[in-house]
Amino acid sequence: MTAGVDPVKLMKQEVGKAAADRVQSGTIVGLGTGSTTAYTIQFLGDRLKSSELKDIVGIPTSFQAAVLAKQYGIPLTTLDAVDHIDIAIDGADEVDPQKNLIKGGGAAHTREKIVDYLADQFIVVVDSSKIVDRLGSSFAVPVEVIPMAISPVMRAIEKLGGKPELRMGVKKAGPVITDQGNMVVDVRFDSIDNPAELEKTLNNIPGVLENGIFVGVTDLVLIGEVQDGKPVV
Ligand code: ABF
Repeated sequence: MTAGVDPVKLMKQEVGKAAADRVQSGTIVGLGTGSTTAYTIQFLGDRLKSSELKDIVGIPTSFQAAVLAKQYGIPLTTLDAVDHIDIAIDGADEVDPQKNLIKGGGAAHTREKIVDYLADQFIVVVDSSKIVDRLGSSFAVPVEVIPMAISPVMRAIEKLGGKPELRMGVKKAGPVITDQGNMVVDVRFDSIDNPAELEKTLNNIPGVLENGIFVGVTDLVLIGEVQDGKPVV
């Protein structure tokens, strides 16, 4: 590996490209959010520019994904204009052995869940640091909450045994605001024994819009690793 080049960045590039190479011409592509999927979007743009790939349209999962897609020349559409998504490619914060995910580190999990669940094929792109034995080991569960309900939702989460923390922006200037105009509460649990159950329970709390637990929806996980100093997938 080239000395001085960040191995995590190389892993993200490698796995982002590997996912982009799986996209076929004439398809509708769910475009994920985060730094790994940013490479997928970039490499899709490169493939379009070289005409190796033709006639794809993207459905962005965030303003960030939409801006990147425009920057790299990927035409965008909306869920009102299509009746399916052929493939969605997205990042994750944690992946367990059953391919369940925690997502939402980028506060985009609500739109991500809509797009990723609709896709005929959902591919997750991660660097090896995201692989865990059990969800919640290293990453809190992001929960998008309607601002007026923040206090009762946090109390309800505490009753569930969670430790909720309002996500603050850069320099703690104020709470992070999602693309929907809501806030995010990050919840630590001692252990998440049943992710499917917890996903439903959290979403049943009045005032919760969506949480970042994704269960039973991932078709393929592409993992970037470094072997003998080289990034591999
Ligand atoms: C997004 O990708 C989020 O759901 C998740 O938090 C993030 C992972 O970010 P990165 O690829 O930058 O590690 O989909």
